[in-house]
Amino acid sequence: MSRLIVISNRVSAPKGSQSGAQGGLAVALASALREHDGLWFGWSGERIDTFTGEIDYQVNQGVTTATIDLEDQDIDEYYNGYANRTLWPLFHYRVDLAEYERDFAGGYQRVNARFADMVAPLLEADDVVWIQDYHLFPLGDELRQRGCGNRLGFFLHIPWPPRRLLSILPEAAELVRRMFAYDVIGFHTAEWLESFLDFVRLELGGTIGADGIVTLGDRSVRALVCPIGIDTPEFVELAAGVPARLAYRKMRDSADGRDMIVGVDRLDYSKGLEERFLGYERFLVEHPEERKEVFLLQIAPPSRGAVGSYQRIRDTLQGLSGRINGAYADVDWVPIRYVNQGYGRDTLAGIYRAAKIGLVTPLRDGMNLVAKEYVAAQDPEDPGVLILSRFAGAAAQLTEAILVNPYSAEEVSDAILKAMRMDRAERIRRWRACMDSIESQDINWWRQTFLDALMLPRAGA
Ligand code: ADQ
Repeated sequence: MSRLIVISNRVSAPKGSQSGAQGGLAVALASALREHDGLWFGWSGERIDTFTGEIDYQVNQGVTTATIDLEDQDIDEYYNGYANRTLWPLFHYRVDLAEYERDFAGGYQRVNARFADMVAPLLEADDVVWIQDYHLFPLGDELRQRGCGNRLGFFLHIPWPPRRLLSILPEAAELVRRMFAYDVIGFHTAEWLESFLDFVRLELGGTIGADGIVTLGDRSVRALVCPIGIDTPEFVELAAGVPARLAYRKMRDSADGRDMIVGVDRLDYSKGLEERFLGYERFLVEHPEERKEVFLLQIAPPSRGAVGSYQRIRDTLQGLSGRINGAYADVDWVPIRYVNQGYGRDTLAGIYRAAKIGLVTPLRDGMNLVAKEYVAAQDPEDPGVLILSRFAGAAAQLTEAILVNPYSAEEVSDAILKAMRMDRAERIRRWRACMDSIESQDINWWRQTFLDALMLPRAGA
């Protein structure tokens, strides 16, 4: 294939980094780019007084990156503003948290135009361009306006909200119209895709044809479901490696014969951490005899600290874990170990493997890679049990996990008891089914499926 250009908001250090805040997207893209003669363009994460347009090139573990610095106003309006205070909450069904400010929308537009100004001159005729995520919806259209005739793909890593919710966004119609600059648009699940199609059809009057071809006016785009995976063989190997084995031993020793439940999430209100703690508390209340048989390890490195709702969720969780521990702890047992730092992926693999239960209960999640990593890290002879929110994209694939409604403390409590009591044969059967799914649809499958679609004859051509 010709050169692959990936564009995302942030360009993070490729995998191997110890940074815990490294998102699933970064982990996924580093492996995808390494195999292509790729270039990864995005924001460096650095602030600068005045935007210069200077590009910093680096080669890091086989991945060439090209980054720009952004100025304060850009970061406030585009990143902390429209991306994380408007789109993120709204697309995760949190209408109550979404803020609509013209300055945010303006900053978002400006930074997308800046990205296009920087990238357009770098493009060669047969480059294939793959744009990632909600920070950059209009970038394809901006590139077209600068004469770009390349194949342009867009992948959305977060949910697509139902049309009535999306209609709340003042710029919704324009935002979706501009997405027709792409050749291919990918979603994690059929549910997100259907919501997108609903909006196009019912709000904009577009038409849906065969093979996922969606037409609006004189533009057609191919829309597809393409769930992201993890690098499954690599994760299995990690879980068997020395650092993972050390972490595993340390956790088992400190568990002292108790069952460990693990949660690993960026500290984000979409991940349902507050509801998870309350579900776990319900379990402690309903099953006092099981109390000292179990503990919850919640690993949650802070993210997006500049946004008020993230500061609030941090305070709420600190208060809640303190309250629950204060209410139920004994001299020889603490119900919740709440840890606010990141760990290396190898250490995480060992921690996952040491946990009898993986508790993954987002209120909404585009996919959720932690659920898949938990499965991949298990011992095939004696696997743990995954409890998974119905509202995570991953639930469409991991149907043999114990699926729960994360808003229901009772369901979460019941699921914990069921997982603790599940016999080995059932644990193996369920784990095998989940493993089959993450083995067949791994990160390479995801990349290949999307890029194959991008290489098909153009929609409407
Ligand atoms: P995220 O919201 O970041 O990603 P997720 O898919 O769970 O969520 O990925 C998180 C990644 O960060 C995992 O690889 C995990 O191991 C890592 N991580 C989390 N906490 C960590 C810690 N304490 N230490 C080390 N690593 C940690 C967005 C969407 C998701 C979608 C992905 C990919 O919100 O729904 O699955 O993109 O498309």
